Order: sequence, then structure tokens, then C-alpha cells
Amino acid sequence: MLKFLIISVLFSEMLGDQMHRDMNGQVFLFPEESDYSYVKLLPEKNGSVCLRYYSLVTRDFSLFSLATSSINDAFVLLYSPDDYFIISMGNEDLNYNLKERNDAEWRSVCASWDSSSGVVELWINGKPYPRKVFQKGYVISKYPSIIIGQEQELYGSYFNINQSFVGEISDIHVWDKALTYQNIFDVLTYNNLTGNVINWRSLKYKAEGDNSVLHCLKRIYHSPTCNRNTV
Ligand SMILES: *[C@@H]1O[C@H](CO)[C@@H](O)[C@H](O)[C@H]1NC(C)=O
Ligand SMILES: *[C@@H]1O[C@H](CO)[C@@H](O)[C@H](O)[C@H]1NC(C)=O
Ligand SMILES: *[C@H]1O[C@H](CO)[C@@H](O)[C@H](O)[C@H]1NC(C)=O
Repeated sequence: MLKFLIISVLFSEMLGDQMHRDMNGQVFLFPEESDYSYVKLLPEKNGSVCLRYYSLVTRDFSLFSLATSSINDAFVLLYSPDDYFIISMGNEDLNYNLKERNDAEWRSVCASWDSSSGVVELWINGKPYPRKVFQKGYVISKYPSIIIGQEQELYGSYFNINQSFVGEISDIHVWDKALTYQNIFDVLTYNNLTGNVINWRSLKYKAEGDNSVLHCLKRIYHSPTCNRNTV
């Protein structure tokens, strides 16, 4: 019992501190609804984001929230019930109606935006959705606040429990440019293209509330049967 207490105290202290580590094969786990648990990603420098997530929640939730001091929804990825994906930029929303089943599976998401042409690409599990043109010429200002687990109604704060993320999230990379087809291919197939703004392989972050870093669980392919010795 004492051992457990010491470990949990150390652990909670560690969560509030700034970390810098290689997160390869790790996930951020958000075990339950809250308006206080989040992970603030600390960028070295700001257009594209890729990540993977696993969640059973069917209400709205925030996957990625980047706010600047003047604009709270500077770059936001939201998932909404009935399979809508919302990309917000400069406080304007771009809606994607996916109409797929939200099965309990890992999902990969890449959203890429080219400021000069305004072309937006959304890739989900390797599938490109029809491209849209959005917020042409918009510039994401310096010093963004990037938060995972919560949607920022204000720069770095004002979270809504009804948009909190519950589940596992991993492989978050952010680039200050639009991604090419080859870039997306490398991210999704080889997982070997790292972000120059946020890099999962060298992640600086500060965790608050109830969340933890765990090893990614690999799927075990098996035939369900009552006799464990047969395949
Ligand atoms: C969250 O949703 C619940 C149930 O729909 C509602 O009662 C509550 O007011 C919502 N909270 C916020 C902060 O929006
Ligand atoms: C990723 O790996 C593939 C296959 O080894 C290679 O062709 C590609 O150039 C690599 N991409 C990067 C960005 O390293
Ligand atoms: C983000 O991109 C804009 C437009 O390209 C650029 O002006 C700005 O300096 C970038 N911000 C950072 C923090 O690199």
C-alpha cells in the first residue's frame, strides 16, 4: 500500500512538470470526462497536423486545439456525432460529413492546409476526402497554444467537459507547411516523417489533470474460441 502511494505521488508530480521525450510507441490516455485534464504541447515553431486516436465516445470531442492570443479557434480538429469532422481555422468552421461507422478502432487523421491556395486535405485512415478551399491567405499568428484533450474557448483555457477527449491519442506531428502526397504516404505507411513544429519523437509537453503515458497496445489477431489451444 505504501509503495503504491509513493509511486502515485511521484507520478502526479511528474505530470505537472514540463517533459521532453521520445514518445515512439506511447499514447496519451485520457481515462474520463473532465474540464481539467489536458496535455499542452510546446512547439519549437506553426499548417498541417497528423495524429492517431482511439475512442468510444460518440459526442463531440476535441482532437487538437491550437489557439492564438487573438483567435481561440486558430486551428482546431473536432469530431462530432453522426460522423462529422470539423476543421476550424480563424474561428470559421469547415464541416466534413463522413457517414462511416465509428467502430472501436484506431483512426489516423491528417489535415493539411495550404495558406496561399486555401486548399484543405483531410485524410482519415488513409482515405482522402474531397478537397475544399478554405481561409485562403489566412495566417496563423505566432506563439500558438496547442492543447490535446480539451478544446480551448480562450487562449490556453476555458475548457468544456462536453468536448473533452476520452480515449488514447498518439503520433501527433505538426508542420508549418502543407503536406505533399509523398509526405502523407510516409506518415501513414512508414510513420517516419516527423513534424517540425510538434514532433512526437521529441515531444515537449506539460500534462495537467488525469492523464497518463502508456505503451501502445498492439492488436492480437486470433480466432475467438472456447478452446484456447486451437487456432
Ligand atoms: C454538458 O452536457 C450536459 C448534458 O447535455 C449539460 O447538462 C451541461 O450543461 C453541458 N455542460 C457544458 C459546460 O456545456
Ligand atoms: C520513410 O521510409 C520509406 C521506406 O523506407 C522511404 O522510402 C522514405 O524516403 C522515408 N521517408 C522519410 C521522410 O524518411
Ligand atoms: C507560422 O506561419 C506564419 C505564416 O507562414 C509565419 O508568419 C509565422 O512566423 C509562423 N509562426 C511560427 C511560430 O513559426
